[in-house]
Amino acid sequence: MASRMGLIGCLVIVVALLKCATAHETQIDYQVGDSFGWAVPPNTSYYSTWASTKTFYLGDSFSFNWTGPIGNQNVVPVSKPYYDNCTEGPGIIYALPVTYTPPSTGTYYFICITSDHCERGQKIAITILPAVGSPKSSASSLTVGAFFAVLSTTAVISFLTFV
Ligand SMILES: *[C@@H]1O[C@H](CO)[C@@H](O)[C@H](O)[C@H]1NC(C)=O
Ligand SMILES: *[C@@H]1O[C@H](CO)[C@@H](O)[C@H](O)[C@H]1NC(C)=O
Ligand SMILES: *[C@@H]1O[C@H](CO)[C@@H](O)[C@H](O)[C@H]1NC(C)=O
Ligand SMILES: [Cu+2]
Repeated sequence: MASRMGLIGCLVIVVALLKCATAHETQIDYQVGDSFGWAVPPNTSYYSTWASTKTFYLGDSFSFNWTGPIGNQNVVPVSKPYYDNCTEGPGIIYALPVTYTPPSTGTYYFICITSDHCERGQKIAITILPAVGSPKSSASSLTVGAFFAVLSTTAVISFLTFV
């Protein structure tokens, strides 16, 4: 009976570990600015506040959408100096709607280059962290593997005890 309880305990731990290992593997498509979307925001801290309330992982994507009446919204990926001074850098100007998937970790900067939109706060910095589960996955698998080994041993012992 005791080993049976042990077996159940082990199973619970293994299930918990598997859940842990897969926790952040879901890739999220964020609508930048939530329901407001991508346009001149109500204040200059709107998008930095939006980004600061979330943690972004590699594999997540960012949809810049705007369905409101004022057109001419665009998205330009820029480097930090251009983001800081709201100047169009060398690079692509994306028309909306567009979904951008950062190809690696680091901080990405986006601005809208229509008139004074960027100065009025239509700019965002997004920091991408490593996907939890990618660099750590081998360690997690090892841990899970070890638990399965313990589990099998326990199962064999329970079986032998039972017999
Ligand atoms: C900016 O606007 C948002 C949305 O209206 C509001 O929730 C937030 O409190 C405002 N922030 C500041 C600093 O005014
Ligand atoms: C903005 O920064 C970029 C990169 O440093 C620079 O080339 C450009 O001249 C700056 N523009 C203004 C208006 O300060
Ligand atoms: C935002 O744009 C993306 C990419 O075009 C689209 O898949 C998504 O449905 C849009 N979301 C909304 C709320 O319009
Ligand atoms: Cu704009």
